[in-house]
Amino acid sequence: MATIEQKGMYRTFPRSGKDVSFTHYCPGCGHGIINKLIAEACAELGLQDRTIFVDPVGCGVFTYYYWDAAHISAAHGRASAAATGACRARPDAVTIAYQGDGDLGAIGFNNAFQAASRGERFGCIFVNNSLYGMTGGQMAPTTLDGETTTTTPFGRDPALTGHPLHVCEVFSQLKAPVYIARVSVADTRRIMQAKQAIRKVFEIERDGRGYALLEILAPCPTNFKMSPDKAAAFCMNEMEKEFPLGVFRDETREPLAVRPVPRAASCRELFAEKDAVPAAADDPAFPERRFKFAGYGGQGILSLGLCIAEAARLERRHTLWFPSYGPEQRGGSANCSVVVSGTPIGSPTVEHPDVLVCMNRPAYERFVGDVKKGGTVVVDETVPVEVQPPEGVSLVRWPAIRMAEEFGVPKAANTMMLAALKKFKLTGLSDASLEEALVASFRKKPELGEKNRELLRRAESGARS
Ligand SMILES: Cc1ncc(C[n+]2csc(CCOP(=O)(O)OP(=O)(O)O)c2C)c(N)n1
Ligand code: SF4
Repeated sequence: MATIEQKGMYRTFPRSGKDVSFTHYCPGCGHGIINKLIAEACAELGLQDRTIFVDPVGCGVFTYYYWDAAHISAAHGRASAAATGACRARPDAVTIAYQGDGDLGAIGFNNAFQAASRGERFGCIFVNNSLYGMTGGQMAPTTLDGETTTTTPFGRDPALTGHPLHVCEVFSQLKAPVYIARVSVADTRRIMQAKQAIRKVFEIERDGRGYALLEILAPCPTNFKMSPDKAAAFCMNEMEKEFPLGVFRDETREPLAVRPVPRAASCRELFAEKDAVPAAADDPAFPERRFKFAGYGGQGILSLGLCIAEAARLERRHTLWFPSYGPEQRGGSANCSVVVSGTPIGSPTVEHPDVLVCMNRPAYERFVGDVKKGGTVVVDETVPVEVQPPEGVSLVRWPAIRMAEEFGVPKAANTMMLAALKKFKLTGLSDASLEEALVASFRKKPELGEKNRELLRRAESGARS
């Protein structure tokens, strides 16, 4: 690909500070051909403004430099998981995951397989060059029996490493996919067929029909240690013996009504339908606040975070709650991050909280150093404070556990902590929302909701600060 004039690709590729008009692929690499076909299909169908590409880690990693559309860069093996999120969040988009055979067939097999099984509405373009190209030519699940790679220098031995994985054939066992096919880019005729199949994947996603998998056999001259023509011949003669080309499933001729597109409920539908709270409203005057809640599992620390997120939702703030569990059900460490904002939130992770709430010593020692200047740490008074918070961070020692015990409800220590957040106005949310959220968290046991509201008020007025 020396000159890139056609639509679908950028005209030049500004990589590593240089504005070049050639890709990073080796001469004769299948990725280069496939990248061009994908760009052409996307542009010819007029889908550039609707397409979200999910890029892999592998030799296809830089497609965001080449294809002129929206991109998400996924971690190695996770393109199908990221594509699931993208197609659910943007049902109107054409979502295309691009994955290598190490990426999809090895580390990422399960998330790709499960996405196919669920019939997620994205197309997966799966480039099978029979080995790990980017990392130097190691064996992949698709390596042929007897094929030499850097990790099978004497040829793949099925007795040690099994036989090649046939991804199309395995995915064909699933009910949900609407299209599964294998093509090749080893010669001109095959390239033309591959182009048609790629167009088909775009059309399926354009029409919202469901999950499509297109495997493309591709030469990797560098790691095959062959000239481009010999690598193409290997792809045609050897790879096709193991991986026959063909269409394994094509349900695209069925009228759409026969196969309704499975539609995932959005978060808003899942959580907001019952009480019909409208979606978040933008309010740039409301500053973003980031919280971290940490303690042992079973101390109600995740519910406390959820309560703040729920209070924010009731006020139509943008909010995210992000739990992190230790391996144990009870007694292990648990923490959650909550972000509340007047504008849409970029990331749910909280590295530097404005407010840190700690119910035990390990949590305090782990997170206290991260609190932002001007922030506040609320820590249960039983926690020995040997490490001081950073300069400019306020410390509130609060008798949450003791009060809960004195009130005869030891499990309500998290409600006692909420009292501290409310009393010292640390959330930016109204008292009414915090109370309503607390009561709502006991929806299944309404008597406990009112009881906790009462405990909250007692703790707030009774505690020494
Ligand atoms: C989690 C993780 N594990 C391993 C790697 C190293 N790694 C990068 S690319 C790659 C394999 C690439 O092979 P493939 O997916 O077949 O794509 P190709 O380069 O052949 O197109 C591996 C193992 C990584 N980046 N991240
Ligand atoms: S190493 Fe192989 S897959 Fe990677 S760019 Fe070169 S030829 Fe293509």
